[in-house]
This record gives sequence, C-alpha cells and structure tokens, in this order.
Amino acid sequence: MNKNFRLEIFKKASLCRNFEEQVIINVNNKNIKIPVYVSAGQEFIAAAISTICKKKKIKPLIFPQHRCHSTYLAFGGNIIKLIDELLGRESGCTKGKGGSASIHSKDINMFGHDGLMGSNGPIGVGACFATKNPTVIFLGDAAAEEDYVLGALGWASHKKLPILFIIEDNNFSILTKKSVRRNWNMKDVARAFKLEGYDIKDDPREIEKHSKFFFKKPILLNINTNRIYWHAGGGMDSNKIFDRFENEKKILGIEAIKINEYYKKNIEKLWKLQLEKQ
Ligand SMILES: Cc1ncc(C[n+]2csc(CCOP(=O)(O)OP(=O)(O)O)c2C)c(N)n1
Repeated sequence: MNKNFRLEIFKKASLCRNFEEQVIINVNNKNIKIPVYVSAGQEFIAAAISTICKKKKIKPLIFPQHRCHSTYLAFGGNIIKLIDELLGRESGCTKGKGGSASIHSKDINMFGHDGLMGSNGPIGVGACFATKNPTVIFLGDAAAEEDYVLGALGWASHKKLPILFIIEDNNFSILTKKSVRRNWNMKDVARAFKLEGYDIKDDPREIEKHSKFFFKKPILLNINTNRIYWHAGGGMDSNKIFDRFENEKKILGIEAIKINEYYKKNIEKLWKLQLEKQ
C-alpha cells in the first residue's frame, strides 16, 4: 500500500481514536449521562472502508449498528453534532434522541440503528435492492448470527447487489466469546450463499487488498478486531489487547505521531468548547 494512502487512513483512525478517548473522559466525569458504545480499537475498519470509498468516489448508504461513532466520523459526519448527540442536545446529529447507539445522519447517508441486533442486515439489503445504490452494512460478530441476517445475505447474493457486508468481529457478544456460541464462521456462511467471503485482520493493507470488487458484486468481509473498552461505558478489562492504532502509529513513525498530536489537541478543544455551551 502506498504510504500516503496509509497515512490518509491513519488520519481518520486518529480522529476516531481521539474522539473516543474524550468520550471515555466525559463518561467518567459524568458529563455524558447516557450508555455509550465506544469503538476504540476497531477504528481502522471504518477508517479504511471510508477512505477506499472516497478513492472510488462512492458515497454509499451506510447501515451501522450500535458501536458506530467511528463509522460516523470516518465517513465525514459532523463532529460537533456527534458531541451534542452524546450530550443529549437537540442540536445533535440525531436531535439528541438517538444517543450513542443510533447515530443517524442524512448528510452522510447513515441510517441509525434501531437496537434490534442484526436488523440493519435486511433493512440495508432492502434499501440497496430498491435503490441499487452502493451500500455498506456493518454488523458485529453476534448480530451476524441472527436468522434474518442470513436471509438478507441470500437475497443480496441472488440479486447481485452492490453491497458490502462488514462483520466487525471483536469476538464478543457483550461478554460471551464466539467459541461458546458457534462452531462456524461468517466467511463460510457467505460462501454457502455464493457470496465472496473473506476472513481478514483489521490491517488496512488487508482491507485494501480485497477492495477491487467493492460494489461491483456483493462481498462479505469478516474483519477480526479488538474492542479496547467494555461493551458499554469506559471500563477496561486488560491493557494487553493488541491495539491496531498503536501498531500503525509505530510503523508510520513521525508523520503519524504529528497527525495524532494534531487531532488530540483539537478534539480536546472542541469537547471543551461544546461543554462550555451547556
Ligand atoms: C435481537 C437482539 N438480541 C440481543 C440483544 C442484546 N444485545 C445488545 S448488544 C449485544 C451484543 C452485540 O454483539 P456484536 O453484534 O458482536 O457487537 P459488539 O457489541 O461486539 O460491537 C446483544 C446480545 C439485542 N439488542 N437484540
């Protein structure tokens, strides 16, 4: 992968990571009073997919689930409106009514989740079938297990829809690991439905490698990743989890460090300004 492109992806990831770090601070000091689902650790998925879409000049329909701050930010959602949403304000991107789990934004074609795990599978397939617009559906590894997701995969395959199913596979359904829940994987399920299916890491180079046919046919990427914080809120079980963000920063060196310093400083400032408006 060309270094500039990798840095472009890193920029988005840095925006997302620093945003989430501020969310954690503001959950802990009780400025944020609603349940939050932090995407720190998983941000390279949204960062890579959105940068690839931008390069392809595609503005897809986006169907996220609850862990979606990074999806919103990486695809160009307004950061102030997200801060306001988490603070429960009417000026929030979902008018303060969606909270963390149901981020919705007409500006970026992002359709907020309703809370029923996996529902965005059939809803997103339906939207893609009706409009034929390029569509990205993000599902957790647990949400992907819902029966209605399977029916949706079959329809997307049969109709050869321009759709990308991204499984953000952090191994957990709240606290239950995949190995307790099932003996199969989503790549094989996709292939059983005659979809292209791959099981990859959240390494942006691997994601890009599979991007040639994005939106030319239906594809499912099961992307292995890690969430750093608890299912909800800002707790942390271990600091030994592999952190793709820190890994990329180390590899990319001084340029990445500078990018990250920029986002850290400015996002902290934005949060402060918004909080002062209260
Ligand atoms: C149909 C349904 N079943 C159960 C739940 C309760 N629930 C909320 S989040 C969650 C786990 C989701 O895990 P996953 O889809 O892997 O996403 P992650 O939280 O790991 O990002 C569960 C079981 C729900 N909201 N909807």
